[in-house]
Amino acid sequence: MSATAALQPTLILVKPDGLKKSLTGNILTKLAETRMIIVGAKVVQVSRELAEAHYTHLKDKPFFGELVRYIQGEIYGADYRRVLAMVYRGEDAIRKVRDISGATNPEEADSTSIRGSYGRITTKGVYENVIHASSSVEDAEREIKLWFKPDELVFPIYPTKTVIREKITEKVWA
Ligand code: IDP
Ligand code: MG
Repeated sequence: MSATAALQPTLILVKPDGLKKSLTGNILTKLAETRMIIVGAKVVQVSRELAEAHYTHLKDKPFFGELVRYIQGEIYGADYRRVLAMVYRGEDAIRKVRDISGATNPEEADSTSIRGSYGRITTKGVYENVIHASSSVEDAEREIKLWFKPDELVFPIYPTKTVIREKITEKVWA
């Protein structure tokens, strides 16, 4: 296997609580220390459809409704109804970012991890844990394809195809 084939992409989201608590710089610094390469980034106002698709594996959980409201930033006010979505790529990237993030439950997360340092459990019982990080190669592929179009990454990390679409309406600068 070539060295390039071992490079893993992973999706990272700074969740609305991370933005509200001004943790973006801190998170980017920790990511830079892992020597991974950023291949895409954007600020997203998360639709209900995107939130539900992202967390589809949890749709039967009692906290699903609150989780969807959380990732949409509904509980933080209009200025924080957004997330910072990023794709990083590097050797063993998925494990490295999960390690920096810490355990899902912020009360069980290592106290030096992002979730252990800055997360909390809301009064409605959702783990408000600052950051999302893909947890497997399969999840990373599904999530990156859900959040990013090929052209939004500096190079296509998965195979692409070209389609011709007609009658697409698109907003352009006036
Ligand atoms: P992960 O984010 O560590 O991969 P998942 O099981 O994929 O964990 O859950 C997605 C998100 O749903 C978590 O980050 C957390 O915000 C929330 N969550 C997961 N499990 C629970 C739970 O048992 N109670 C409350 N919130 C949870
Ligand atoms: Mg997960």
